[in-house]
Amino acid sequence: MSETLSETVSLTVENGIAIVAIDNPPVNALGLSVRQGLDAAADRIGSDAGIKAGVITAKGRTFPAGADIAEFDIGMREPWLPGVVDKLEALDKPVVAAIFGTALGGGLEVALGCHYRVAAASAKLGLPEVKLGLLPGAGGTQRLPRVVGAEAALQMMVTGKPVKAALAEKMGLVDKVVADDALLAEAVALARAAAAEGGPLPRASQKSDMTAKDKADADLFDRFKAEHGRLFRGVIAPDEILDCVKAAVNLPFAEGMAVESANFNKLFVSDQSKALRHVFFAMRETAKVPDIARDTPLIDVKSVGVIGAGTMGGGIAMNFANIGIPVTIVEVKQEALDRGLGVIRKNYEATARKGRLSEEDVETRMGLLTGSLDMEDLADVDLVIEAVFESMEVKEKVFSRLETICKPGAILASNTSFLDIDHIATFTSRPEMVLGLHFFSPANVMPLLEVVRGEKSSDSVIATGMKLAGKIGKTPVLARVCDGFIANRLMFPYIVASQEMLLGGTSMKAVDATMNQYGFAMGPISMIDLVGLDIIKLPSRNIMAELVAKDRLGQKKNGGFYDYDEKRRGTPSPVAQDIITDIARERGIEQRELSPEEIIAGLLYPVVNEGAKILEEGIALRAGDIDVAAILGYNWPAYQGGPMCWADIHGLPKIVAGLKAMGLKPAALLEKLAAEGKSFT
Ligand code: 3H9
Repeated sequence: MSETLSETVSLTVENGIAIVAIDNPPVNALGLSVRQGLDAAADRIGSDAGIKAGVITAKGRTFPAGADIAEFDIGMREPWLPGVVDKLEALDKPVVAAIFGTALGGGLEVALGCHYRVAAASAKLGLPEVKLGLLPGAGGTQRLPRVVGAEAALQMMVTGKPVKAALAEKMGLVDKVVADDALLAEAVALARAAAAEGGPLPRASQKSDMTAKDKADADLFDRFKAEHGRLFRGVIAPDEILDCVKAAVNLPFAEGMAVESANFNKLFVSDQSKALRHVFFAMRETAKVPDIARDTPLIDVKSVGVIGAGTMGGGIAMNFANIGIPVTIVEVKQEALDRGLGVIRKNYEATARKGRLSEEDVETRMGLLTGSLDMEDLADVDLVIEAVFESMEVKEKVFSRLETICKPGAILASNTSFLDIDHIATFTSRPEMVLGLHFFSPANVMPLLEVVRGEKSSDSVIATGMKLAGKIGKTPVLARVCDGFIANRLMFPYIVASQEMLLGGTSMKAVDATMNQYGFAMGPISMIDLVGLDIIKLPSRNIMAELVAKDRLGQKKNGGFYDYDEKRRGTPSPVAQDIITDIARERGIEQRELSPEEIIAGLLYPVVNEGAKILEEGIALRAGDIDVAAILGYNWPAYQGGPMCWADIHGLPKIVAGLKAMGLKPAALLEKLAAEGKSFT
């Protein structure tokens, strides 16, 4: 008979073994009722003489995947997880964790509190708290190093990457790996055997062999940090984790727990953790379109046509070949087609050389790509994506041909990055089948896909686009039609502001270094050099146009703002500096080197303002979508939360005042939220 211990936890006693089952879909997160249930289970197992041992398991798809992150922002209540884990571990009857799915964060910490761990072969185990700007706060930083050693524990906690069951067994993290369908039976058998055997129970908190070894390794922590420097850059959680593991190695368990608790609390209230938690939910929310019913019929996409075999078209085609969907790539000239297919092959072969693809996979994927010089070959495909030259005349030619060629029901997509999808849709008699699928370059790598919803795009077409994004490993963000859609429109003011800043007397190096410090992999000036100066068009006389006139296109040709050596290290170019000085003199701009705070304000306030306009015009559904677009499309540092979340943390009134001081008009929405003390996110 099954007893209910809480809303989400039940207990069944079978021949003296208590099976504790957590049932809190979708991922069995350790919310209040689960903690209450586990706490009650520990009491029951401890006090009932008829129970000889316990097994902790879960219903549904996974062992708990962590604390309930949604609860973090609404306030947590007792019992706290660390106490529940301690209580389970302190029992003098064996408790076994039956692990399947993804045992993450608090879930793995519960398992570490159990005396034995049995894992299904397909299970993954990890402590990913660092990705939320946190550290394991239910004893994980203290128990894991005692079980697997400090270095392996740091590896898991600082990268946040889970390990597969087989590796977990090798590391000593689980006692036994079993076939998926035998998990519960094996866990019960182990519990029964351990109870029959009697004797002292293995408790992670009391283990000392690993810590003794680690204590003797004097430079373990410095070495780890030196080898993983990149993981510590800009973020605060990894150092706090290191501090906790040092405590695990050097201090008694209880004192180590006090360090863990203090460091967890510090991170919990940090801006970085707030930002990363926002990003966690925002990333999952973008796929939801409130006015499209969940059961909207999807269009089955079994074959794809791509028009244009350039860098964009080739990259787009790879996404579909990667998931086994055949693609017909159409070009105008044989030479261009051969070149395009050649580049794709080279890309796949480079991946194979890195060991991430087999030779056989390369051939399979190439085998799914068919080149053609005839658009008629697209007659039967389910989806066409056009990636040709960005001119309305060219798009008109393509779409009016597609109109006559494609079968009814085929989706007609444009990869345009700024042209009007509604206008493009008028070139066909089926505007409901037209949408934008805006990939970011390189299209086979960048994780963002803007799905552009035209005035007449049908719900099915949009729902299919959103779903398809997930299938090809991209995060979809829905955009309405406007110049630049979300990500490019958002970042245009950033480019403009960077140019004004140079003209105002701030050096290229200072601009780039400040944004690098903020968390971008490269600052705006280096980014322009990488993208190519000829790609970005600014109105009126400007530095970029003059560099282009001197055939300085950026990294791809003769350098741009910077000159580059053979290792691609840039030094500010005197040619660029002369142009800057000249334009500044002509416009009579007063010269002053800005401070890092002024650089950040000068570059980012206009971005926030544009984001507010994108939101108030209904181009983006939510502020979080804008953040995701910036993070995935422009490498905005996730720990800053994206522009809108950053603005909320930074303070909207300060931004409104700053924009006014710069002579810019704040968006109405921004002014309203600031005045009402509200936020974007
Ligand atoms: C922690 O444990 C702290 C402790 O050390 C200390 C405490 C004192 N909470 O990703 P999916 C939702 S910190 C709440 O689309 P998948 C998610 O929002 C935690 N909700 O599925 C989504 O909701 P919706 C450490 C959560 O199959 C739905 O579940 N743990 C949580 O692609 C499905 O998620 C982590 O950081 C949660 N913990 O991937 C693990 N997790 O359907 C975070 C998920 O309404 N989670 N949801 O949009 C993951 O990595 C993935 O969700 C997982 C499943 C791999 C589990």
